[in-house]
Amino acid sequence: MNYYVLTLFPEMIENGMNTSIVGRAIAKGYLSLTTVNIRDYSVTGNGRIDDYPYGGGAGMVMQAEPVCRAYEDLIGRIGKRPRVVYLTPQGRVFSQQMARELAREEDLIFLCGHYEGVDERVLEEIATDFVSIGDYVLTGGELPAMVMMDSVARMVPGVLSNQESGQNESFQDGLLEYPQYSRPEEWRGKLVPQVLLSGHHGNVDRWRRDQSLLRTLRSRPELLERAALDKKDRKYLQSLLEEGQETALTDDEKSFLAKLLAI
Ligand code: 6GU
Repeated sequence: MNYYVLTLFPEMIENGMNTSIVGRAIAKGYLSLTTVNIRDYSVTGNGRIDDYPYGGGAGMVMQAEPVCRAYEDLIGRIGKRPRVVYLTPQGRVFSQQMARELAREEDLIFLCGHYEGVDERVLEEIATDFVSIGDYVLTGGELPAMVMMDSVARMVPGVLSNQESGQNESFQDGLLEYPQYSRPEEWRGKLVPQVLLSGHHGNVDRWRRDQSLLRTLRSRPELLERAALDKKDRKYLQSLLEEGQETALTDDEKSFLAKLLAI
């Protein structure tokens, strides 16, 4: 997977990406990263790439021409026209499914805006995908681009070791991940759940599945509506509605669950 990033802050992208698992994958050649500084394509001679918005209003707008020149120079060098992801809170919300889909591409270009955004005309010309990472506002597209590149990278063969490979992780089967424990067996008076020490793999798997169901119910109940629940899952969820449960549910959780199980 080859990543290309059009940005005013290439050092931010490089510092972030050349670290940890993604950094290792770049060093080993499973991923490549090329940044392009849009400021190098200023057309005014003084390095300016922004100007006032037509129609007035706060902030500045990144001009079409420097962005377009940065893009054209890049595609000239790589000799193809990959998808161009423009990071914007007005885009489709990023998801694991989008990450899986983008991981099938050989090359991806990310265009990071700043200030109040980028002149619409160049977006019409070059952007193929408009993506947001959630409903909050950030100062620029660099962090969202890095979020997307990190998540896509995990699905590129070779990037994760077998140990790190994400078979059992959150969202794989539409549920949140179960809790994890490591040594020591007792930490500040808190014990590791007994079942995990039992060596009984069937019981461990069932406990983990139940914990995933419970966590999903508590933090992201809407995910349960889409998850594939089997008979044992439903039986566990049903048991949560019974009296004297140690995992006492709130009234909201109970009524959500009752409705879910009635379907
Ligand atoms: Cl993609 N960009 C910016 N500036 N803010 C955001 C975002 C993107 N996604 C959520 N907030």
